[in-house]
Amino acid sequence: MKKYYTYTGILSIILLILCGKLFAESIILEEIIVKGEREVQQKECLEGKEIRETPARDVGEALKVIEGINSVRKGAIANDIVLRGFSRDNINVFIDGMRIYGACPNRMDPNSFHIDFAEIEKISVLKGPFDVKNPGSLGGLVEIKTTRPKKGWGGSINVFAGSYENINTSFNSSYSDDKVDVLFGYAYRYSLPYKDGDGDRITELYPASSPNRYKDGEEDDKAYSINTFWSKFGFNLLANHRLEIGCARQEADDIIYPYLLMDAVYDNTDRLNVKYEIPDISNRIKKLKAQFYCNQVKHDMTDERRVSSEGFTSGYMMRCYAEAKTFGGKLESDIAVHSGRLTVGIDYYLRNWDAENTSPAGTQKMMPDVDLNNIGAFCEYNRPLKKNLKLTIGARVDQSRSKANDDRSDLYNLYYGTRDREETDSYAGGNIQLTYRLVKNIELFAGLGHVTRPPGPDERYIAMEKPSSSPNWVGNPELDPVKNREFDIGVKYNIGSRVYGKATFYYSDIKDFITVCNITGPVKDARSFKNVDATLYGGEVSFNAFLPFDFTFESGLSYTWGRDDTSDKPLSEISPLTGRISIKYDIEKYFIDVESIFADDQHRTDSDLNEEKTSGWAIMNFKVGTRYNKLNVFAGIHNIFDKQYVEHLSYQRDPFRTGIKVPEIGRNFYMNIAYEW
Ligand SMILES: [Cu+2]
Repeated sequence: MKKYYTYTGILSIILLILCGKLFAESIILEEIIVKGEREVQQKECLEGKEIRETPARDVGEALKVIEGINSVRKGAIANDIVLRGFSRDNINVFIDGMRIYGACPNRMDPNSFHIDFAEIEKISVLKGPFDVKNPGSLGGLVEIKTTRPKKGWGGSINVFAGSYENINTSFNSSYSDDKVDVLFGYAYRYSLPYKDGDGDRITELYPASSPNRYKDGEEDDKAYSINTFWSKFGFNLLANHRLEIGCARQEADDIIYPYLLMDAVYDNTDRLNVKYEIPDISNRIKKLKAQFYCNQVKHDMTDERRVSSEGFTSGYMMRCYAEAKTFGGKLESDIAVHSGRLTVGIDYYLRNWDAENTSPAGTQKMMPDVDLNNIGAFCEYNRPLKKNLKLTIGARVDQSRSKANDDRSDLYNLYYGTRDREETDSYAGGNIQLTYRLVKNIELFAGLGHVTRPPGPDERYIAMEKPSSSPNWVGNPELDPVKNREFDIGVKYNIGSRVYGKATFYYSDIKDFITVCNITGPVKDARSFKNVDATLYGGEVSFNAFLPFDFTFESGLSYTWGRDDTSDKPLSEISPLTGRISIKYDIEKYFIDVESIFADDQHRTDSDLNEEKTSGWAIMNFKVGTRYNKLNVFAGIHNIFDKQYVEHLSYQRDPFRTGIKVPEIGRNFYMNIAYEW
């Protein structure tokens, strides 16, 4: 304990000396004002710089500063995004408009895992079913935008070091002129397993008798090691055409997932994204955009780091090798119509998912090479109705076809009496949104949206015969697409340029929501998926103020309530009331930020799935930083009081979950130095 206080003291002294010596410019104050103005516009945006200034290890964790976003933890990294109770395929997560899916049937590698922080310029979050430009944004859309080269030569270098040998270094270099631009980047991340508030490593959570515990020597071996390389090429052709080609490769190795029965041996991703854009073709046609992308993820996981693998000549008792490929394109045009803008477009994607599982019982295709094809068309019209009133209406139609190429229909037949391996769904949706500026600094908005998404390859076709008495996992080929009809209202305010914030509320009526369920079979029971009707409602409130003496106060609260109406019980995996308060002292030379994050207990659980209640918690974080010209240094202590806590989202659906919840990190220290040129 004493050691930590000594560290803290030394750290603060070093930083204060640095601050005193280095600074002259009042950049930080300006930044706050700009940030304040921007947040009034749209709180649901996170700049790359803000992300890199947190000790978060991935996008899922970093996005939690946005009200309404929570994440699912299964290990030290690769947290999965949950938006207002919508998770997995219920939300879209795109990288530069590119759809990407993880390969692991356990979601070890959620879509947001396949990009490094250092690639990111901005993340924007659209809450609710208000995106018609892409299929399936049922609960919302998370758009990750990557950086583009600045004019001339440029670059940056970033070095982050924290407790448990948590290292994150990145480097990028770019050049840009009127004709061409090019960017190269590289990032490396590494960490040992962290300790929770009780001082236990996350590899030491299992009882000594559990075969799922880590082998001797493995508890303190690496928690992950990730190399990411990326590049972007831009060509400004003809008069004002632009061709942009982005590619990236991520090699993630030895990633532990104490929550599950296995760990990832490797997870390799390749991404290619090509865009062609022509602005101002005529007075009427304002923009024409074409996009093509493809990506693939290869994922290998085994139990070789666990005791369960002992005695097997192969080195493992169980293994799962999985591949996900996504390929797609889009054509989109902006057209001036009356005083507004009409956007029309068509899009297509093919998602393929294949996974093979090996256990002492044999080898089986647990994801039977499933293709999901989707083709759709959309239009959105945006125009001011009056000086203070803006209208947006949108609509889209889709047809999607899913097909399991490998035959596991015996299993479907056993539980559902069907051998169907192919399904076609057609659907339509749309929205209407109004924004009204009441007075200069108060803006009201209201929206009504309807979005449908097809059942995922796993939800329809997963096929996993489990040994002994463990229930099988079987997809439900008869599932219907999920439909979300949602109403949102909100207010944004900015009073006297000193107080600003936002309040949003939503009510979501979901038809055929897909939930996990237990079903009985002739030989043994299984876990599967079923359609239920569900209701979700809740909201987010934020209140921020510039206080005297260069202090800034920020706060936010979010809440979601969910019910399975068909069975009249709480929906599983819903976060409790969550909030954040921070006070920042900011002068031209440095900033100090003290923050508290807290969550209420969650007692609304689905006992049929053995979902457990979670206690409330609160933690405190401290950060201090400084900036001199292009050098940016910050350091902090996360979870100062070493609080032991787990977040509620426990991911009930895994075929390979062990029942252990992974606690959040205990007290930890970090420091980051970034230099830009
Ligand atoms: Cu996996």
